[in-house]
Amino acid sequence: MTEDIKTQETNNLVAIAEQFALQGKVSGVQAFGSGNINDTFLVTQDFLKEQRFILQRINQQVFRQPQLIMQNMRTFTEHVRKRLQSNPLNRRWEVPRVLLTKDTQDYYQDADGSFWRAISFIEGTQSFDTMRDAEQAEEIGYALGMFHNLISDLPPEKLADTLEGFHITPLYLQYYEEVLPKTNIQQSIEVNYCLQFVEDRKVCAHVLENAKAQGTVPLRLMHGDPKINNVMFDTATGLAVSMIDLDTVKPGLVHYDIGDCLRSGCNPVGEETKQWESVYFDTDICRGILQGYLSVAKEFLTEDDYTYIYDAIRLIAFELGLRFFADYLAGDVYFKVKYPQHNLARALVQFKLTENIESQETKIRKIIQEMK
Ligand code: GN1
Ligand code: MG
Repeated sequence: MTEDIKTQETNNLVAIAEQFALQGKVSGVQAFGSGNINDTFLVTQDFLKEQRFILQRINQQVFRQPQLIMQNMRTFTEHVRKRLQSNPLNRRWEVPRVLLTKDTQDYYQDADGSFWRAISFIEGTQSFDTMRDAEQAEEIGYALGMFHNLISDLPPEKLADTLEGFHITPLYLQYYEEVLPKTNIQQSIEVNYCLQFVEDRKVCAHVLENAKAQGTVPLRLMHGDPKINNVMFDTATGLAVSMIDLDTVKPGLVHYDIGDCLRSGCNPVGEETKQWESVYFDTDICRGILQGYLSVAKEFLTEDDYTYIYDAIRLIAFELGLRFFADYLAGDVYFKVKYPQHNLARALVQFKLTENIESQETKIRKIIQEMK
């Protein structure tokens, strides 16, 4: 990229950020975080107490109706605010706030049709890509439990479906089967491993959808993406204080969240490693996360909910591997990639994780059983 184009892009970003900077003047806009879908920036302002905020361009190839995300965020924030007002917690807990534009809109559409929105930055906090220790694991679990608890009395139909088919594993399988015959990807040891891996697990892809259809597990509201780096920690106390990334808060199963939180939190080498042979599922961290989660979620979980926790951990790891692999075969049309084999590498990590979860099934089921 030439210097001229870079300068122009920065100027454009500053101009967009200024739509949301009601009091301060924007002094900087920097790429922020490691999101795979939206483009995220940290905006700094030159004065005032709320110096920084998050600016995001919503990926409209993925989220076809971004207005629905903002509508859900309004409903969600309002509900949680009221809950916390009538039942204050005895520890710090924050909900990201949507910032309005100069025209009091909750988003800004630029000349190219890009959809921008701004969210408060939770000051004095940080996030992590991999788990530090068992104590942090409990905090991650607590954060997800608190998140579920605070919306457990908000009827699922109050929120719109911002991403149809999200976490419906059989639909990802269907997509995979559609792209497979059309792909021109070269066969390799890794590709063959993935092809075989999916083939061997097709039968178990329906486990949660079947339970949902039979009414064994109820439709509830979920976060949709409670991976480790979507939990913010207070830098001073080390305690979890917020769950961010609310784009996929929508009707679903809490099992998708439990599975997603555990598949990301219990993988000590992280989902972006290139050393996929070293990936494993850490059962001590699993115990920690579940302990923290159940300390808040016990109140609303049913006996049947517990039955499907193991299936959810295994399924969501497999599902994410399938999503990455299908995207690799389709030519990287969904997840952002940094190099040509990136989605293949990510798929291998999740498949290896799934394999390791399967090899520890008895142990994991025992941990869940002991915690009821
Ligand atoms: C995507 O963009 P990001 O990192 O927040 C994806 C999640 C995956 C995650 C894997 C809407 O989330 O489902 O678990 O990547 N989000 C969407 O890192 O597909
Ligand atoms: Mg996300």
